[in-house]
Amino acid sequence: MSNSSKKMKTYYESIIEKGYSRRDFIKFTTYMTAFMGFEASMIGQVTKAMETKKRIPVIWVHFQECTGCSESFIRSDHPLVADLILDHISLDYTETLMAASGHNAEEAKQESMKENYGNYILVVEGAIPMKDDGVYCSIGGRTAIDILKESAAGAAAILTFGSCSSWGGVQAAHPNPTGSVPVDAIIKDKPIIRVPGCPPIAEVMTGVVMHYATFGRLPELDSLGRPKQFYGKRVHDTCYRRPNFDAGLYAESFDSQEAKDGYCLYKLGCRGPVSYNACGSMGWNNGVSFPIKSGYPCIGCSEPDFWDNSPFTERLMNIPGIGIESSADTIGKVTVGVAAGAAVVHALATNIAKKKELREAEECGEENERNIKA
Ligand code: FSX
Ligand code: SF4
Ligand code: F3S
Repeated sequence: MSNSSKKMKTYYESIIEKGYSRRDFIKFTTYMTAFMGFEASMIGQVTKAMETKKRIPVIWVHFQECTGCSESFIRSDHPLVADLILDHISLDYTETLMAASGHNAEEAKQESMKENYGNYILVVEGAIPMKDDGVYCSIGGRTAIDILKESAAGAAAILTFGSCSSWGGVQAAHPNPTGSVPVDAIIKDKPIIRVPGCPPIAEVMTGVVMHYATFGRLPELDSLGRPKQFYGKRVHDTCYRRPNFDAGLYAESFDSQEAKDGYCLYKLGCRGPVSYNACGSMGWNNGVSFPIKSGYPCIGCSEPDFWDNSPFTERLMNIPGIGIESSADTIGKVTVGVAAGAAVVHALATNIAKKKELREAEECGEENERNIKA
């Protein structure tokens, strides 16, 4: 997959070459502008950028993970998301999706990294095991630690796709037998954007790449390093079951008619009130569904340490109810004042936020129930 012949093309040229019409292109930029959270007035700017800017090469590496992030990515309902990114925009190297394998694949990667040194985006999927010198994840005889360091050296920025590379993921679950860590535990000198979720939403992944391509800079991040436009709200804030939560209508069991009828899943363990993600507003398969809509409570898969937060089907609080004002950012600011610069800030922020929200939940929930009984 040498990119030397492709690298000078603009996004638009690549799309047209693929056989899409200009109308398809405009539809795509309109769609992505909305997904990126911009006003309709920004469509022109995004379209122009896609027409005129050279594609940004992306190197996508895989470590300890289940490949669900790639699965989610290629299943975007919009044809151009997959086509554009996979075939034409930028995926110069991705072990899972590229046609080449073995030495050919490695050569393609080395070539792309050399030609685009300092300019490519590195996407990392999966955590990195540190224990026993990293032997628990090796590719072609090299450890994930080595490969990550080499790939990161020439990257303009790193996107950590999925909760594994963002937070450590399921393999970091207690007692974390292989010593799995997220990317920012190893790479300290590059901008890192977290795109968590297990897996993340396809259009969120594409949207982050497109934001960078369009504006030449990283999107605004929250205090945990996630793009605000996609992680600025809790699942609870955009959940279609929210009116039932507010009305105090909760499903008591999975097989109940109430659960089918859209009653709130809070009592069945839903972590939506403490999870920041765009599932409720974007969803998968062109917004057709997301876990809660499919009948299962949110397990907080976009949050740090969610994997140790089980049992998932038991509610964490006595009574549900959450104010909708706080954001991950305001929570982060409070904590940063206490322990600025420490890696532990992220975990603390989440825990403090959760505790605060739990208290609010109890108060608000009690009021809910009182109102209902009155
Ligand atoms: Fe992790 Fe991605 Fe979860 Fe899986 O690879 S975020 S285990 S969906 O796929 O990294
Ligand atoms: Fe939706 Fe869960 Fe909030 Fe209920 S608690 S409204 S199911 S996010
Ligand atoms: Fe994950 Fe919860 Fe969304 S489990 S996919 S953050 S609904």
